[in-house]
Amino acid sequence: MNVVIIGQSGVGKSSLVNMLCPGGNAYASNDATGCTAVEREYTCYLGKQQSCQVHDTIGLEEERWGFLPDMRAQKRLKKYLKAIELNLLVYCMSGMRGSLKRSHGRNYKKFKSVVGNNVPVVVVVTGLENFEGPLENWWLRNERELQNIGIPKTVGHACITALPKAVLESEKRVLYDKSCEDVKTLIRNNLPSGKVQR
Ligand SMILES: Nc1nc2c(ncn2[C@@H]2O[C@H](COP(=O)(O)OP(=O)(O)OP(=O)(O)O)[C@@H](O)[C@H]2O)c(=O)[nH]1
Ligand SMILES: [Mg+2]
Repeated sequence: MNVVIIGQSGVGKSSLVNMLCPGGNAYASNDATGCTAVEREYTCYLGKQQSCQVHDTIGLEEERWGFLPDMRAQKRLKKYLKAIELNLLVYCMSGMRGSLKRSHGRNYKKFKSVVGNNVPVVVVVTGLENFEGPLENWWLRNERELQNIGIPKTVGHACITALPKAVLESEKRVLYDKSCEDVKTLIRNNLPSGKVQR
């Protein structure tokens, strides 16, 4: 089972991979130049002896900061998605204040059409460690904005923080385990049933 994480540079794709696949050590950093330079897959244990392969990819849509200019990053990603047997696409974006950009809707729609109707696409919203209240409320609160940028409110999603425990303030560390569990549930619920590896 192949799950590919895509999204703009710096939204937390590699951090998410590290949360799902401890020990994988995907390179996550705040470098201005964008940091994931090559796609890589890691094994994620979903519980109940189920596992899947989670693929980290190069950031999209960062003309100035990304590892690759956007057009090249998109082309490369399309090629990558065609080359593997893809079962689920995860569009990762930041939910921090001011980060709901139209480009998210564009990317979401573009890659939804790239993978076709047989592959589900879900959304993971990162950057919510300072959100007040349960993190899943972020979606409800931003439903209209999401619709405006072209992401239907009915899309499968998880609202999380992907910051490592060591970086989170101590009272927020519970958010890490909850975030990890929520994304795993999202993945489990959207992989074709019966095909999850045991
Ligand atoms: N506040 C906050 N920071 C985050 C979160 N997730 C990741 N970051 C930080 O954002 C920076 C970039 O994270 P990465 O995981 O490297 O982002 P990426 O999407 O893999 O970036 P590229 O590889 O350049 O495409 C790092 O400093 C992370 O610690 C989050 O949920 N909240
Ligand atoms: Mg990365």
